[in-house]
Amino acid sequence: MTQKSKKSTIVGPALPNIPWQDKPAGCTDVVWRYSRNPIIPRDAIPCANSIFNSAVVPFKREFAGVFRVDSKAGMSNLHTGRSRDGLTWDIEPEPIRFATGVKELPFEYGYDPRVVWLEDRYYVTWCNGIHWDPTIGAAWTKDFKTYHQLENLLLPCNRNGVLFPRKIGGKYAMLSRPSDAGHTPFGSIYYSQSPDLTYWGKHRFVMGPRAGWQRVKIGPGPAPIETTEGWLMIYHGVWNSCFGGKYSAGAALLDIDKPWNVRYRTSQYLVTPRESWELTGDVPNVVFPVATLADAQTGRLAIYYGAADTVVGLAFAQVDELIAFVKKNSAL
Ligand code: BMA
Repeated sequence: MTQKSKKSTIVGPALPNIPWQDKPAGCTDVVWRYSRNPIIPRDAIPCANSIFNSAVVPFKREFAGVFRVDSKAGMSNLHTGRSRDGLTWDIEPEPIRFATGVKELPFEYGYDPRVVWLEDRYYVTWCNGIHWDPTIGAAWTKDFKTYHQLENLLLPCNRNGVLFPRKIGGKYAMLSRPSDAGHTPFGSIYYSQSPDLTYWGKHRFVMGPRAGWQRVKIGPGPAPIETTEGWLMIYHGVWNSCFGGKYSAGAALLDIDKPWNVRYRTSQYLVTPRESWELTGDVPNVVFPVATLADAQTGRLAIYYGAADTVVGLAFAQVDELIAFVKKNSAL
């Protein structure tokens, strides 16, 4: 059922079983954390060194997802996960083996997956290694068992490829973050369009770094959420100190028909590393949002994020409150 809810500004289906916890009394933040974080520990499966930056979606009245698992061999892999409630997850012990007949299309490593329901199937995008230079890999699945790998969506180097959940102006649409092959010291968000999910062009600049918590680089996070106020884009921004980067989450509202036009962009972060498991881990001080669940009926949002490149955390927001916050604190 797709509907425009009277109670909220989300354009999309109701999700009555969305994981949820009310905002704690006295909390003044627009986004608040789940009280039993982290929801996925680093050692949930035997091969895992860490499990973080992972994407979840509603699936057959329950939930499924693609999880970033860095192995004890130090390799980044993608694993399927399933959950009845979006809180407790069973993660497959073996990595996804993508079905592809194209020998030129290797899977060397994969990380930071996003998953989106688009038309009639789930699409997975991720940071894909080609001869060790990163770009945007893609695959589709209908059952979270067989994954059909597609051609990579862009040339290297690029990280953080995120598909929109529907065509815009008759074209498939994607946000991405061109990068270098290392710990990229720059980064802006771009919009690309495609007639067929293979050939991408008409690239548009969306937005770049800004003073403060997002001053070094930014990148798209979860698939944008359609609202009556425009596309709600949650993203990450990086600030550098003498001890390295600090990754926080922010939000912007993009024009619904021309999403490269930014209408509002919060000057304050929504979530920044604060809890011990966000401050300490393989890479300290990282909050990296990758997925949201949204309930159009109530306006509830559940935001999944990687913490300290080690575990998965969950936070909540009310979409109307979040949109009002972004507008009120906007600096373009
Ligand atoms: C980025 C990506 C993310 C990671 C972050 C912090 O460049 O590699 O996977 O979470 O750095 O280390």
